Amino acid sequence: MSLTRRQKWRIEKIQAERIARAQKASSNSETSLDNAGEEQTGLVITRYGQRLLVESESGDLYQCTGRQNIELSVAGDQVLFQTTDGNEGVVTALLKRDNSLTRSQKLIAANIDELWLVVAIEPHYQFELIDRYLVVAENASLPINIVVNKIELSKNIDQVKYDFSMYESAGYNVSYLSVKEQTNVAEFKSQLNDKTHIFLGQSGVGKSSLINELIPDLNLRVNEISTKSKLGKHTTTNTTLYHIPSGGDLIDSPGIREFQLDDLTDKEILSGFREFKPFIGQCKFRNCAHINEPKCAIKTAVEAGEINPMRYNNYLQLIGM
Ligand SMILES: Nc1nc2c(ncn2[C@@H]2O[C@H](COP(=O)(O)OP(=O)(O)OP(=O)(O)O)[C@@H](O)[C@H]2O)c(=O)[nH]1
Ligand SMILES: [Mg+2]
Ligand SMILES: [Zn+2]
Repeated sequence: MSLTRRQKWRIEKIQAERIARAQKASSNSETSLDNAGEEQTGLVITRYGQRLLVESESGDLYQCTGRQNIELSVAGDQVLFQTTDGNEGVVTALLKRDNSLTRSQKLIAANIDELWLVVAIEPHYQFELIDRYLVVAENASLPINIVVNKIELSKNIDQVKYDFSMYESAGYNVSYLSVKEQTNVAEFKSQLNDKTHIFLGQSGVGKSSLINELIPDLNLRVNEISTKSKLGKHTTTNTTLYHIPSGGDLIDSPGIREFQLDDLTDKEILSGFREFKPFIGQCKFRNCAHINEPKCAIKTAVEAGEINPMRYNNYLQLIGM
């Protein structure tokens, strides 16, 4: 559903009024002991269809519906809500987001500090899929890291490290883990404090297994990958936020088998290749598509070894060349 500008403006105005009212109410709340039912801020933990699980500032969970006319909220969103009955409530406004992650025009999560793209030895990583995920993440302007899981299944770890050196030279930090054998998991965990992290990646790579390892007693459902197709079985169904007891949050998201980026423009694909950035705008032709135009700064950088030729080929593949 797309809103007209006027509808959008109205929704924003109504929300701004609600937010102002709630702020006023909370500054008065010291005088009123019984503030049940008043608007309060909450954190969206997950959404199931039209229902939201919202956590209050004191850590209680409420099953909420959204009031009509407010934008859809997702895991990581800050909202205003009112309790109605027991553990139920109504979300009345969506607070301003710092950022959000969208795929195929669907909002996945909001207010993320770092994104971890999880890949694995099985299902075996594919560069095209990795680059598709990276394009989505780069377009959300989020810090991105890569995790290669199940390294104990690799018969040639040097080849794996060589494969990912092209992402390291593009500026991505790459961690090599085995959740099964606990390899490098403790070091990995030490990087996660006090921020909101999202785990993204194909089904079956071990996102939920890793989160289970990082948050003891969580017991998220994980599933065997199909022995026949070697693909994941789509175990996680809802994008959900979990608190790390020592600080910070982890957002688990469902993997998808085919990661379609058909709604991305060539321009978005180009800006998804972060190491191309210094050269964009330096080509002879302003509308250079960096394919076979003369005096193309990107191609010159590839020839000079400043851009990895494999990454450049991946770019050509994604724009359909
Ligand atoms: N061999 C091996 N298997 C692992 C490792 N980490 C996770 N697995 C297994 O991989 C399978 C899939 O793990 P999940 O955590 O469900 O994968 P997911 O990425 O959450 O998948 P979706 O929820 O479908 O997106 C499970 O059988 C895990 O036990 C590892 O380091 N090595
Ligand atoms: Mg999962
Ligand atoms: Zn060019």
